[in-house]
Amino acid sequence: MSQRTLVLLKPDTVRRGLVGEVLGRFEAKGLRIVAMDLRAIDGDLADQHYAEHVERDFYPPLREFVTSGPLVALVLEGDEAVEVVRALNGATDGRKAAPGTIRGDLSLSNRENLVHGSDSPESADREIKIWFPDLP
Ligand code: RTP
Ligand code: MG
Repeated sequence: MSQRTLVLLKPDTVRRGLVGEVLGRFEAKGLRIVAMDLRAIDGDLADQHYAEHVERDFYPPLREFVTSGPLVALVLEGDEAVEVVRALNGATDGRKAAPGTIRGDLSLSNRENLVHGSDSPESADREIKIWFPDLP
């Protein structure tokens, strides 16, 4: 079933010049870009996006990281897009993520792990409204 999912190419992806590499993997898989924006975000947007994590110990440095420079927000669409993107991203910790995944190939960090992908269709709906409120 065709789905939409919210993807972030986090500030480390932009800083390291890996936007083309990472975006290319999603495109090569067959996912379609339906919205895309390079932007710097403030702490309020970070708090909204990571609402489920704001009380966690790891959140303050995560908030610092995602607001540390521009990131690319995008909406991808395709069959089972939520699960497909999560599989392409790999496990959260780049040191443990399987080779072949974006994090497994390109990240050595549990925080600076290059990408975000919505974890369910319900999260995708919520996150797409936060990042792209005008998207039809
Ligand atoms: P994401 O939301 O970014 O797609 O990553 P995820 O689902 O794989 O991981 P999640 O549990 O939602 O965590 C969100 C982001 O928080 C940072 N994190 N740090 N223990 C830690 O230091 C820790 N745990 C998570 C990561 O940047 C993770 O992507
Ligand atoms: Mg998550």
